[in-house]
Amino acid sequence: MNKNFSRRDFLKIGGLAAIAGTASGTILAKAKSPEPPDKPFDDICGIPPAQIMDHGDGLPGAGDVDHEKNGFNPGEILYDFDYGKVSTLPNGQTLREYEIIALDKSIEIVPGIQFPAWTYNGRIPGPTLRATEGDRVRIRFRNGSGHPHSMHFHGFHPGEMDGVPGTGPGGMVESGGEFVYEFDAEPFGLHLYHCHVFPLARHIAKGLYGTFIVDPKEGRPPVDKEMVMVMHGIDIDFDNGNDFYAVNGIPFYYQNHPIQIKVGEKIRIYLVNILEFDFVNSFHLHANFFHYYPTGTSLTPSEFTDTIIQGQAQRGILEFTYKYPGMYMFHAHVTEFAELGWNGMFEVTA
Ligand SMILES: [Cu+2]
Repeated sequence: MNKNFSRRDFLKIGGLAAIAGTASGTILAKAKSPEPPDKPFDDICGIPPAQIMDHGDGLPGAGDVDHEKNGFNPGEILYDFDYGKVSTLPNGQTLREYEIIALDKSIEIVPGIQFPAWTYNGRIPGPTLRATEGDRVRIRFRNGSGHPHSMHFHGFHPGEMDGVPGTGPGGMVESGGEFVYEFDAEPFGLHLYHCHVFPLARHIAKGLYGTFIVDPKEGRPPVDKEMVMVMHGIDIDFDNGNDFYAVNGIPFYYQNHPIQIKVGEKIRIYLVNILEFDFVNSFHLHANFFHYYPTGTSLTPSEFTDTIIQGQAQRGILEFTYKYPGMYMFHAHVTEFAELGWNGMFEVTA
């Protein structure tokens, strides 16, 4: 949370939006729509900006960014699992090969506001890499960014594959360089990867992170739909405080595009928190409870609840089914995060 987020910052964001150009600051336009407020923002004391934006169209953050120009869409990232190029090694082990490139890229995060991101494969979050316990994974990482980067995986691997400066050539890959990270996928569970070049907070906050799923050898029980959700923040003015919060890259996306599920469908969500600058994030599901598997390292859930808290790099698997049709919110149960973008809907139909 940016502790100083205030009307001043709202105006600053407005300023950035204006700089970003276009019919811009759709946010500002939004704030004024359908009728201009009868007072300038400076006179609306004590009301958080998101609530000011709320006036007029019921929900904050309405309006879409240009997903085509961004080159990715959170609606697709939700279901996009990269199993790699699969082959068999002479010893019989399954080999999965992945291609990752770091790219500097401008991303429209809310209408009219561009964020100069650092990305894996041009998207935030990076690809969801998926393997089975015991597979060999080989990740060819190329650095097409103007800055040095790395890939640091959570899980078991030799030190020189850890992607941390000082551990060998994979610790910091210079602009234009490349490195192949290779190790066995273990332990089974829900993991993540991120750049580990310093200053670390900046390299993460700029967008260099993704999910790494290691399925147990025997698999998990079948479900009807699996989704991946990466919770993160966006610090658009680089003051080490988040200005927006999101799941899978774009604030408010699943509020504007409710996730479609059916009554009785078994849903499994791979939930990862990589939020920088704030100590905790959370996930709350409305009108329902979920079974929770912290880090996904056990097949027995530890909790049956409707709200969980995750610190940075904590993650867990959620499983649930809706009994009744309807529209159901899911969001950070930190109200400020929800109002600044970490807010979505499930649309459950019969
Ligand atoms: Cu980096």
